[in-house]
Amino acid sequence: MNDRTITMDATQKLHFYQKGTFTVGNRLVSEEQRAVQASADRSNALTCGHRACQGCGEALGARFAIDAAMRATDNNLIAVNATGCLEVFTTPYPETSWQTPWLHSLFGNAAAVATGVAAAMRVKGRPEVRTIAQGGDGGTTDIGFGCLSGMFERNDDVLYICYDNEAYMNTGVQRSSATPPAARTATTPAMGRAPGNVFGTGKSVPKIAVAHGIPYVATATVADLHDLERKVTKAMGIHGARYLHIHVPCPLGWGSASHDTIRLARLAVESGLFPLFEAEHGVITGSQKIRRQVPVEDYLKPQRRFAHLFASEEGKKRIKLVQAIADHNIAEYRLLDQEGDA
Ligand SMILES: Cc1ncc(C[n+]2csc(CCOP(=O)(O)OP(=O)(O)O)c2C)c(N)n1
Ligand code: SF4
Repeated sequence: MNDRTITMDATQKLHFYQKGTFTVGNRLVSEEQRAVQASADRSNALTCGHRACQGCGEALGARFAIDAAMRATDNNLIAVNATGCLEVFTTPYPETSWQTPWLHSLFGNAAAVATGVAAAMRVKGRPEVRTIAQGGDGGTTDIGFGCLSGMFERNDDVLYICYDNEAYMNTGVQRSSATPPAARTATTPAMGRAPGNVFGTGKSVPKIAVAHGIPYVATATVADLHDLERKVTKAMGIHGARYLHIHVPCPLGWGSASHDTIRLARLAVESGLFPLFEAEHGVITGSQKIRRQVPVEDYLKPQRRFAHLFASEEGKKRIKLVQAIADHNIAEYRLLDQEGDA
């Protein structure tokens, strides 16, 4: 740490966008504030050469999450992966992009397999080896949900990471229980009187995880990778069941430009549609405030899965319903600075 850095840290808090790129090294912040990605000896858990689409939010989120977990465990990490895009694009047989021991489970049992791995490490007298399970929103909120709830309920020593791209992308963009209302998918076409996904359906697995009372639950986004790394590091410092739900735009499934991945992830947060919060032992301990709420149209418009909303008067009424969901989140998680908030 040099004198200039100390002075800056002592006098002002730097905004995320002032810190320079992660790879350059966040030179404006002190060493302890620098991202894992800024380090020359970062693990690069997910190496280049994998086959994700250009601009894939899931690939970005996974690289940062697993790098942070590897650093937090001194590389004593085993990852279990449900079937889905992340599994398919990283491990076309006989190749792999992973720089850590990695197992492909079935589509629906990653949480159970990871529980078994953690138990095996304990029996072998290797408690320093930690376990992560990861999967898409389909593998997590739908088919893997029973195994996940069991892992939570038994408080198994696993961090489960859900990469939420809001549909079953790997098999051609089918609806999951994390698909947002009005979104067009292959199974919720933009046709008929109420085009796209049905309002009032779906579930919030982060909330359900909180209801299990497990030691740690958090939501994160690829729009704030520093925060994502912090949450993974915190989770790996805790034993027992932990859950991290990361919002990861998918250019192919959302019909968005590959260069818009980070912008869309940020707009999801700033509109209130994807609240960032942390919870410990069943209690919400904090949420990330929004400086200025943006209208949901700003988030919806660049995505072709919502194009039908902008094509008719009826669609405009449905945008108001989406706005109401965002406003509800803002109030529920106290996302805007209000009098009396810290
Ligand atoms: C039991 C079972 N049913 C269906 C499939 C086919 N399948 C493979 S990947 C996938 C979709 C994965 O979606 P998601 O979990 O959301 O991950 P994403 O690909 O979006 O990252 C499906 C349906 C399977 N492999 N196993
Ligand atoms: S379909 Fe979506 S999640 Fe899958 S690799 Fe492409 S961008 Fe990533």
